[in-house]
Amino acid sequence: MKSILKYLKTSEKENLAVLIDPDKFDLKKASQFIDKVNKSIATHVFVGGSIVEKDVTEALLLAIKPLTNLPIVLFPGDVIQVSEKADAILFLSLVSGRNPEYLIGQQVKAVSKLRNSSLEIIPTGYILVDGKKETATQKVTKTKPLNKLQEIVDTAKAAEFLGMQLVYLEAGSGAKQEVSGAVISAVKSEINIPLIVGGGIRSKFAIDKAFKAGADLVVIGTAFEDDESFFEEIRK
Ligand code: 1GP
Repeated sequence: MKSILKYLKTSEKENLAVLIDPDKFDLKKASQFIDKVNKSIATHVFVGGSIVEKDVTEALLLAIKPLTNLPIVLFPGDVIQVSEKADAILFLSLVSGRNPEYLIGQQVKAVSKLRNSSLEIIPTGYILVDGKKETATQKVTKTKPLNKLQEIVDTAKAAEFLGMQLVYLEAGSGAKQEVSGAVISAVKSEINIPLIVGGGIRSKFAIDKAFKAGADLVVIGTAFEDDESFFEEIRK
């Protein structure tokens, strides 16, 4: 498989990832769900959640891998979710927070699983932005989201200066308010690496707004969990 990072760096396309939380996904529905993903404009499948029990992620990956040609990217909430069965992993550091466990602790613990792995490892600055609701990420990581524009922009730039290859602006799963166009465009004009945006996006209108503001890839999870008919809005 082609490098996912290289693809995102050069892609002129509007990329959309469907996020599957292994904790909330009914494996019996895998084939029906992935069929809808395949018929949609989605370009990537992300897999991950805040709290997922051991082996659940791997079982999900094994079930969906044969069903799609889309790249499957791990978006793990913690080291338990690291698995060899995906194509790539967002190697996240929660740079908006000041909890060392999520800045570097979990990453060190993941090394024994990744050292000999064939996964594409993509260093990603993960920035939690205020989505007007306390989300699972906040609770689990015990960190606060950012809400000042300059602080968000400076955090994204610091991630780039540190050598990270992607920035992920996250309003949090199920956020009341998605990351605003103003925040997306301010960050986009500051950094020279691809920008992922997710959290609270529930309509084609919101997807288009994020792309227009400069997102290179938009991530949607809850909208599909709540109502699979949302796939109709994003059919190819
Ligand atoms: C969460 O960015 C993702 O980590 C997606 O959020 O579930 O609100 O779509 P939603």
